[in-house]
Amino acid sequence: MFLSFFLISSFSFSLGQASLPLVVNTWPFKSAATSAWSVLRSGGSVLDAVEKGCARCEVEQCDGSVGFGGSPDESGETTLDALIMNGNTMEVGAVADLRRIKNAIGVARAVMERTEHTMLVGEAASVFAENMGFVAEDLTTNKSLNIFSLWLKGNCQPNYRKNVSPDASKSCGPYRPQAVQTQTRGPRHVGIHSHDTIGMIALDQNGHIAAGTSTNGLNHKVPGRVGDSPIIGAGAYADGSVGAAAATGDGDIMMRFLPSYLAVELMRAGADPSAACKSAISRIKRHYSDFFGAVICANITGHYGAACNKAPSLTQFHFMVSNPESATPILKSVDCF
Ligand code: SD4
Repeated sequence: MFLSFFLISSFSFSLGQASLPLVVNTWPFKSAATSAWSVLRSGGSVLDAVEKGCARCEVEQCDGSVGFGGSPDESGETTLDALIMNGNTMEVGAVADLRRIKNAIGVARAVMERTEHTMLVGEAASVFAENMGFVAEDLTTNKSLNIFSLWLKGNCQPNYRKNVSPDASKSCGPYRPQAVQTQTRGPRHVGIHSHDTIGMIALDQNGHIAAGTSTNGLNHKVPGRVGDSPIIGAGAYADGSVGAAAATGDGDIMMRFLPSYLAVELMRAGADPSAACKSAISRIKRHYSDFFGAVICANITGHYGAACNKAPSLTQFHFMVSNPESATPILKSVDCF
């Protein structure tokens, strides 16, 4: 029964009757969906819906992969990446490597609405946020400290270093470049347990569309590392004449292919959302057959879809859909290919 529900829903979501407004978000983050949906249902804007939905995950530390207290970097610090895009004005606010501020999507929106810039990063982004009234606080928790100290005890394994000496597989550094490069591709340590970004698309009946993301990145990342989530066209993209897309997964790989931009462009060329998402995944798969990742897509008529790459840690991808067809957000799933 349970299985057939998912089979039916995964088959029908891009073919069924479209209805608006619509919110689609990555992973089974139900309270984020509920927050965004209640904004839209009460007549709020798509930007407010995306901001409130993603912020809910930041507060709830969805899967430990969004917000404070997750994914400590090599120095034990949690840093955040976020993006928000208005698909009608093409305005974007993004923040990367944000420190000490919990509400990354709020800071991204402040970048969009309180500056002429598009992205702020690192320490200066945190100072900007503090000046805009965001509270500065330690993002470390007992849980993130525990993840960090276990990692230290395990000789800092796994890590994202390659071609360094002493041998990165046996030590915590300090790392220096190796004279001879032996590896062209480092081993990837990302999977369903190391990251789950929230990516969200919101669309109303008046043709307004927005997309956004928020994440704390990857466990044990090299300090300063920025993932795909705050990168426009990688983490998310929206265009009021077409639709929007958002991505989740191994950002270091995925950002090389701008999957959200590609999916929107494919929808512009006539692809339905499921096919557009699938093609965006296929493009990456050609080079990295076992990468971990998924893309959600929606067009301005309210049709939506999703696709994921079949990997050892991901055979089916779950996402949330909120539209007038149901009183509450619905969990959908798609089989990875
Ligand atoms: C990143 N894409 O920083 C993010 C992490 C994540 O699902 O998605 N996860 O690489």
